[in-house]
Amino acid sequence: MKQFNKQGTALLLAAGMGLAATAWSAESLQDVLKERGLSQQDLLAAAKTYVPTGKRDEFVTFSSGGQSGQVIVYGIPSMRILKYIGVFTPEPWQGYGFDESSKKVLAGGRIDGKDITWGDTHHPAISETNGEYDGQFLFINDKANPRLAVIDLRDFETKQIVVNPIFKSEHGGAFVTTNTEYVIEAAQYPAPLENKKFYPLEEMNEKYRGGVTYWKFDRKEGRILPNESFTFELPPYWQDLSDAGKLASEGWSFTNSFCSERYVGGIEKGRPPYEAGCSAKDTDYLHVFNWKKAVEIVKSGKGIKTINGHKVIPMEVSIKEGLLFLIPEPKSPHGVDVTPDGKFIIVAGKLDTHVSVYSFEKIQAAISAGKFESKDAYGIPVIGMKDALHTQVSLGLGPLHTQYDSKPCVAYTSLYVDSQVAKWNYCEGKVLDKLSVHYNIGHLMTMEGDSTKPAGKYLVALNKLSIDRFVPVGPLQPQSHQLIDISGDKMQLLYDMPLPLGEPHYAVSIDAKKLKPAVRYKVGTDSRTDKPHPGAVRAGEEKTVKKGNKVEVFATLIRSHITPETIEVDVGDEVTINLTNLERAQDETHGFTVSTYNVHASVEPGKTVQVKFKADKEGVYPYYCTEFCSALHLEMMGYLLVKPKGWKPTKMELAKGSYTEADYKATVKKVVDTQAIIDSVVAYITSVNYKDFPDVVAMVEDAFDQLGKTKGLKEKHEGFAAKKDWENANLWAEQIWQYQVKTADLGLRAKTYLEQNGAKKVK
Ligand code: CUK
Ligand code: CUA
Repeated sequence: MKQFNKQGTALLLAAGMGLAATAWSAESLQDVLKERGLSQQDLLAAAKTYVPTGKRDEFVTFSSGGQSGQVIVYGIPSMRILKYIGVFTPEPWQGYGFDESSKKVLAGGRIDGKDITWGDTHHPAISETNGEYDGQFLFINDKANPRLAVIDLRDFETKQIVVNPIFKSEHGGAFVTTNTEYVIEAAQYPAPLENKKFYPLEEMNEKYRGGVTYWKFDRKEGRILPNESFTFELPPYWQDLSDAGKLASEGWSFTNSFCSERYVGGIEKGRPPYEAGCSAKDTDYLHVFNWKKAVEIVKSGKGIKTINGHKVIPMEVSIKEGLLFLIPEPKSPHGVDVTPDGKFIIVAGKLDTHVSVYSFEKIQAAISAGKFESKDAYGIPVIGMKDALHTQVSLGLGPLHTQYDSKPCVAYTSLYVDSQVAKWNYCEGKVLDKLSVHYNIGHLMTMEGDSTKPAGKYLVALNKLSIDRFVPVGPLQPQSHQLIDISGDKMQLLYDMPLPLGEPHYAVSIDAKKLKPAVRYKVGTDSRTDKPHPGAVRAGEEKTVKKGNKVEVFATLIRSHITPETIEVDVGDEVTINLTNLERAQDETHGFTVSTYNVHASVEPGKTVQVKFKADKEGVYPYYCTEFCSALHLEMMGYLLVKPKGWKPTKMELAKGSYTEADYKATVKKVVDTQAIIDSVVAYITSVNYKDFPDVVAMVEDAFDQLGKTKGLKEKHEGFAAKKDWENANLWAEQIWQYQVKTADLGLRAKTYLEQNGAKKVK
């Protein structure tokens, strides 16, 4: 390496540090096992979950974040958390709820004109094509405030929140149809469908209603279309979870229910409570919907009602058109899960040890023969349980949810009371294996386990309680997800993962290869609308525009400066700042905040974000980049000057440095030496087959992008030098070096990558 000044060498060495191989100490595996008290079984589990540095997980899991209103993303088998996605709750890191575009997304979730800044996320669903996960979109519901969110998996950002126009609570969403034509969302607690309408509880049977909503999804736009969505009006049973039919049962869907007693509690008045009254009867109802036919009826408009501006199929229309049927289910059931081939529908007993396996073929036979055992109180035809059942299997106490294996006929059901997972065969109706989990499992989830092509391999038990599993952290304890190996005949527990963000009700896992998220946006993109941002500018176009008391700033961000570096406003001005990240380099996100004005933006490469506030107090407020983006990240700042009324500019000048000709010459030499290093790295990279490595090609592009920014600066510093303005000459030469350092940093990263990944000499 050529002679090089100390600071520069240190920086470049730091960038290349990944090269050094770590020497393993002499201790053996046996020593470690003994010292840490691990068994061979533990060792096996560790080997099955350990993902070494540089390697990646095989599956990606999207878990609901429960009361956090967010989504948690983690990898399998490592169980390492990759991201939290802000959905119903503001999330500062992503600027979600602190910049203007994301505020608009959250505003989509307003109810009755009010912000609701929390959510109870329950069931995530990945978009499907032909019943298989396609990795394009994720949907999740908010049980507390009946809402549904759309997350685009190209950037893992929430794009839309819709409010259910007629429900007052919901639980059975989100579940998608096989080509994501619709996202299903079922009500939970019956209530009047009209908004802000009061009826006494004595009118439960007449005025309170349940329902299931079918949200129309426009895949091309990536948005739900409320105007093309509709709801089945249902009796005031407590609709629970849903699942769409697939393959054999394509075009149909299923929603279980409980409290078909329509019981009204009132423990404070001496009435037996809901829990007693809602589980008194021996059976509840499985709702069976012909949603494809319903779509046609809705299109024809025949008998369709409009409630709160939303299309509703009244019960009498569903009955007349043959859209809706009921089948008894054993006492207070929970969960409904269609088998991968669509032939069976499995409902768990919750208060009954059995799971009931319904046959879609038998259900269809009963419907076409007009064979019904009765009608419910609202005239909906009821198919006899015996006429629809394939089999019932006793699995244990508190069966809740079922997921499927890649092996035919093999299912897994959670047993809440027993704290166990039961593996069983639904074709033959026999139990195959049981495994204890810790503790009180709710949902369970296998890889792509609710699609038409489950991937097998792993199962996650989503446990409601963790009790004694982790280091204590006070009375509020984390929930736990336990990873289980299901590749063999016997299930094997591999890993305990605490989830400290809320109750993660349900999760879905997808083959990581199916996800193709972007690393950068097209320059000037508003990520929440996927459209060009009107506030975007390119390098050199930055400006501040003042009209009356409105100040709008068009700013850019690039390592390591914000343009402009001073924003002057008058007290009382409304300030809008548009920020475009000009970076093309992967992972070069800049953040932005202004002291005490409660704004924050996360500006990933190419993105444009707008923050807005009223400069309602005079003073000096630093703004800065909040992501540690480069060695001179701390210098990436500026001042917002909020001037008092009537303030006049002074004639004072900014303090000067005292740079000499010698300083200037030293800086120029530093620039020449650094260029030599860059040239040597470039020589190495081009001497090997770097073009075979797309990651390296991208890094090389980014490197030259940085170097390109030095254009014209040489003439600039030489011009100042000619006028003996050593201050300006030195500082502009220094700026060239700043760009060179970023170039060298990327070049060295590329070189390391090539060396570690077996690049070959060319020619
Ligand atoms: S429900 Cu069944 S245990 Cu909300 Cu999915 Cu939680
Ligand atoms: Cu940009 Cu720190």
